[in-house]
Amino acid sequence: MEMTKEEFKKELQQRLKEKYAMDINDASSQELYNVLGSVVKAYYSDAWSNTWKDYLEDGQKQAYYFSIEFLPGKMLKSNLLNMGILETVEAGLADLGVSLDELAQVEQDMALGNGGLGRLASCFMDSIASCGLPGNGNGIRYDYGLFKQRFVDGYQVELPDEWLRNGNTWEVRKESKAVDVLFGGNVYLAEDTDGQLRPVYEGARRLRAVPYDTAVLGYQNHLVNTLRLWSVEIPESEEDHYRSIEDRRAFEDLTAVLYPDDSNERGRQTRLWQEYFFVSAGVQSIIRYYLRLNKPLDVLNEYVAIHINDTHPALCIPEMMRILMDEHGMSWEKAFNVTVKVMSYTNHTIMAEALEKWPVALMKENLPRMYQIIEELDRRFVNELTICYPENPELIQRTRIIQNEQVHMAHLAIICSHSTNGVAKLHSDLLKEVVLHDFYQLFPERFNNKTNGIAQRRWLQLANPKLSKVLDQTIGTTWRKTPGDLKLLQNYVEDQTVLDQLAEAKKSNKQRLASYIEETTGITVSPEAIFDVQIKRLHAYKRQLLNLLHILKLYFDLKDDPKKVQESRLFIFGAKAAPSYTYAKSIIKAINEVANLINNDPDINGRIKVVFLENYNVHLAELIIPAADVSEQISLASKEASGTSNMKLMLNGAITLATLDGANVEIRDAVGDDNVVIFGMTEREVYQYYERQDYVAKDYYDQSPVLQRILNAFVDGTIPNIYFEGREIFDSLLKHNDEYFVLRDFDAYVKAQEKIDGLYRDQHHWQQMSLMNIANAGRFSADDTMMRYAEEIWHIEPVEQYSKK
Ligand code: 26V
Repeated sequence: MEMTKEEFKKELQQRLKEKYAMDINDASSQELYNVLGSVVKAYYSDAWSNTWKDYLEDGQKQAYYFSIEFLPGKMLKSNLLNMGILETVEAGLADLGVSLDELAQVEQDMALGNGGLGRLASCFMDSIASCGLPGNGNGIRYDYGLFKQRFVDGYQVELPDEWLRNGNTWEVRKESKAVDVLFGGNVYLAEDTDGQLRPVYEGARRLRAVPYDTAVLGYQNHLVNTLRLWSVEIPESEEDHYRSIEDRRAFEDLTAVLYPDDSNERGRQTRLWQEYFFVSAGVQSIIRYYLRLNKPLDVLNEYVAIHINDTHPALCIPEMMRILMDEHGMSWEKAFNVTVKVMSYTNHTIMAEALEKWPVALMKENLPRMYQIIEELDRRFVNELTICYPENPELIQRTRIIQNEQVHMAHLAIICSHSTNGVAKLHSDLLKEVVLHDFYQLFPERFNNKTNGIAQRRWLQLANPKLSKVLDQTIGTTWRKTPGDLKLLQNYVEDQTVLDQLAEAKKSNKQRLASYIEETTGITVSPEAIFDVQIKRLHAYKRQLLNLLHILKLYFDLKDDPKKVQESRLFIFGAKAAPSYTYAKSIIKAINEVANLINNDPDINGRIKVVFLENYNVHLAELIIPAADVSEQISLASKEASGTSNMKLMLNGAITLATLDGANVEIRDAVGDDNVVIFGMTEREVYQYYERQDYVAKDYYDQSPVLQRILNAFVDGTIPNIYFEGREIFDSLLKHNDEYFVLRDFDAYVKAQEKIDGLYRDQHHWQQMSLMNIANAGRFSADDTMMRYAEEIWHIEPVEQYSKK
């Protein structure tokens, strides 16, 4: 795709005339953004339709990534970068007196996800396309994305995210590809004219699923895949069938909002509808497309791979069975055989609360045909196990799909797919050894690990142009296509000039963030301070509280001894709490109150500052990560499946301060013990406590005057305005025995923080560590992760004409 600067300028001005009858100088940023979007879209439209045609003609196997969340963030610059015209457009706009960055600001973040799970899906989409792989996304087009977070008196307040208010430049509504999805009613099997048993539906609700397609551009390879998001509509013919306005509203609202809990939505009917809605629409449209290839359905698995991202899309399995049997007359055995070969599943958490289960009654009432099929899947599974393991009825009870009147979605996904993977080595091992051990014994060949990865295009090239430039000058530009080449930077670990340049880039990113902080919070921070960053959803297991306790320790130390030698620190938090998660919200309130206390204490005089940035999202991450010195990855070992911000922060030269959890273990292996600071219990020690049940949090409090002072501050008025929240937090640690071992790990954490302080004082050495982190971040490239999924799970190959090398 070629375009000169002059061609671009002409095109932009022409389109501005056509659309708004305006000159550049008269157009608003929004108008310019809209027109620029249409230039960009026109620019990739041929490649988009060519990619489709090539896939159809080649009849190559394609993967479909089903995810109830996608979190792409802003797309303008990413599309320009991948088309290879970012610099041309930036320069062209500058000629016309327009700043690309200002225009990019106009775009609303596409925030159709809660956190790690959705962002991973989007990094994967970028990498699938960039590796030249035939793969598409399938999800929901929520009218409202993840809520906007505001702080009022330090409390989190949620506001609706009206991301579609000014339209969405990137999507294309595909009315002609709409399909119908049925809900509710009664289903029974009756003999058809051909003597076959077919389901007869009575009183079912018919909804229309309309797809909105978004182009997913590969990195400078002319390939354009599709992210297909479904939106609900009520077909005209059905309008009379609603009992009341409320009844109708419930269906109309099916795709209205993203569920803001990243936890299990047990018993919430709309969530179940959402899951079935996008799954049914997606699978139907895949089969419809497949039939155009004129291939028999029993070799579907040679052309189609469906990936189930966490269990939310697990209904793909019974839905595929339904279509094959009910609509195409396939036998149960054949349909099951094909379905297993098509489906694969990723587990993203071991937190028991988050493992999805649906009440049988709810499933039966809302998705009667799905329930019939699941019941039969369960019955056959039990039968088979009874034959193979007659002496072990407990095993059957533990692994069957339907238990205690609940459908276990993870069991369904594992039993009816050919691959189950975890998202980091440690996590995958825990699945095999503990959480899914029974299944591992039954199907050892299905279990595998695929450590997560990140799209270094967004998280380095776009987010950190300063560092990118230093890299180009030092090691050449091949790292932009092959992140593994970042390794070359290791050759410069003794090169003072390079170290200085890296430090300079970091400083300038810190200044950029400092300005943002000043503008949005009014708090003045010094770019000289250590920027210590914890950015992730607020969850007890991620232990933002541990971070807070340490901040209080530093505060009291400085109050006691104002001359204490200590580097200046800026603690930065970014985190949303699920609206119903009161404990997490109390922690937000407590952090905000501590921030107020410390930031305004003249005794402290700015040596510690605490900033909790509102509305943490992809865009803010792009601003914070390049400016970070310290990456806080302090979850209780075994609880964080992988983490991905840990990878982004290391890629941008932050030093990881971490427990041995999730992918932190692999980060340590990549950089070596000298370039990371590890502390705290190991996952083994955690499990030992569980076995022996001998953790007594209060002992730690009783034995430590330091902890007493810190914890008492929550209930004795030292931290103001947290009468209820302070008590709740205090009790969670002492009365409820500190579920996530915050007190147990406190001392080790303090020591690790002291180590960070000492290391930072030696700036030369710190820069060397930072360099080693950048140099070794290539191994967490999502491109590599996707190639492994492609080879080992999906069995798809890069399309020749689009391969990157
Ligand atoms: C965790 C928890 C914890 C307790 C309360 C309920 C609850 C609910 C959900 C979750 C996590 C849900 C799935 C998820 O988002 N997992 C994240 O997936 C990322 C991508 O694989 C991974 O990097 C994160 O470690 C993992 O938490």
